[in-house]
Amino acid sequence: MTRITNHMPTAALQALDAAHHMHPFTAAAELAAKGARVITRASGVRLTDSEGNEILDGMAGLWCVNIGYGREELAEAAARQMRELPYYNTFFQTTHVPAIALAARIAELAPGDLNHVFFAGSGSEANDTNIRMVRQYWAALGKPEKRVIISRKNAYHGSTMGGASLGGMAAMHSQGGLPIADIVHIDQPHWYAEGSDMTPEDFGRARARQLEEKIAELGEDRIAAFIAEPVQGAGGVIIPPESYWPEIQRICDAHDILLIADEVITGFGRTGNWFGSQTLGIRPDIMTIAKGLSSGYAPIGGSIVSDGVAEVLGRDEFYHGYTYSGHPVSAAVALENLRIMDEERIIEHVRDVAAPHLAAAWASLADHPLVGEARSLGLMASLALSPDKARRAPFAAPAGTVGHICRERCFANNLVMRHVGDRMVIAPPLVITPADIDLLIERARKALDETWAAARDKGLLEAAA
Ligand code: PXG
Repeated sequence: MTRITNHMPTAALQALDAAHHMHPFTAAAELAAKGARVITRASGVRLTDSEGNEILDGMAGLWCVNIGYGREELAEAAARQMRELPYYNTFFQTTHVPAIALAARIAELAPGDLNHVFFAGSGSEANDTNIRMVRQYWAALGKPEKRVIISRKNAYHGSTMGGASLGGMAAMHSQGGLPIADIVHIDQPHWYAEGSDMTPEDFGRARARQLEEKIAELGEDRIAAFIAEPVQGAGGVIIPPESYWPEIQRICDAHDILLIADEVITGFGRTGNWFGSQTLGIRPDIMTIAKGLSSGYAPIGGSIVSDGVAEVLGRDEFYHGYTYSGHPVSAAVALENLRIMDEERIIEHVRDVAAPHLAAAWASLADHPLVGEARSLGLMASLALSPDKARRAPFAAPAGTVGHICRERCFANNLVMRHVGDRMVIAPPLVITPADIDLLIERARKALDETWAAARDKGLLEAAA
């Protein structure tokens, strides 16, 4: 057997990768022709690839490495836990200290009466748990017909059958017969793309009222829950108008349905509070968490559940759980991550230092000829690329053509910035300094200039009619 190491030539690693490794959300044939970028190590907010390039990670991995790379304490916590108790389950009336301590700590951090945690291995699994949990909750109350979950188009809630069904990604639904039964979608509060000539505030209220209309259409006695990300992440960092969430909260309160806030991206400091719900004034019955809980150092997710929901669920056996629910190594790593977040005042750093600095610097990109909108909330931000800023017009070229060029120009300038169609998004590690934010903006601006020139040369600066 070949020993495969960091020291092999990039091309050899790429050939083995193409031969054997199936990538998520990737056209394998296209990638094989090009070769995957090989990341070999990372420290702080910087990645190193197999060619020795040092790349500023504007995406915190995949929206998850909140405390930054290379923290020895997390490696130590994992090693310590592996030596002491690498695995035990939490089924069959058994528990262990890492799961107890982490659940108790999360209950302390979570707002209101969100005091109970059901652990999963990922955000997708946690959302699958949520589907089963809300349906079982209503069944236990003698209302088994309350099983429909309302979500939103262009939402992202994961990639399992349940997660992808809750999500509102048309491309994902086009494969494999999704969504599963009794999940329906209303429109998103995406003013820039869909608000036409309404004010953002009127539009936000109108989009929220679609929830009330959907409840009326299907009947309150059939609706179990509404699920939403406080700020859509994978959909393109879509920050809702300020009128949106108060109206959604009013509707959930007025009708007897549960509110699930999917905090997989917005949780653990991303918006300048522990949870996005606190930033946006949302009072959920259940929160989905993952990613920043362990800063991505170990896989773990979960559902934080209110006293009321947990009490009802606890009346009977809930036939649900995962081998790795509350995995001791992941739990120990997550606890250490939360300790560092707390002791190093990382939330305060986001709120008082990094987010205000990013907000000002990011907004300055709006003067670029290709940028129709530049918005941020905490340390998540997006740019809408447009060939005609005044009209907020999309490109005539297929969606994502120019966005893809921009992403490639970012990489060429040693910056990871993701594109979602023709929106560019960032969510850097929360520990990023003002100096590195300035470097990020400098590289982004250069990439935008190069994208504009490339789009002009290829005749891509036409607006759709
Ligand atoms: N909910 C939300 C809000 C997410 O952003 C999940 C659930 C699923 O989590 P897991 O751990 O099962 O992946 C996510 C994940 C992207 C991208 O391209 C975003 C996610 C995952 C993969 C890619 O922006 N978010």
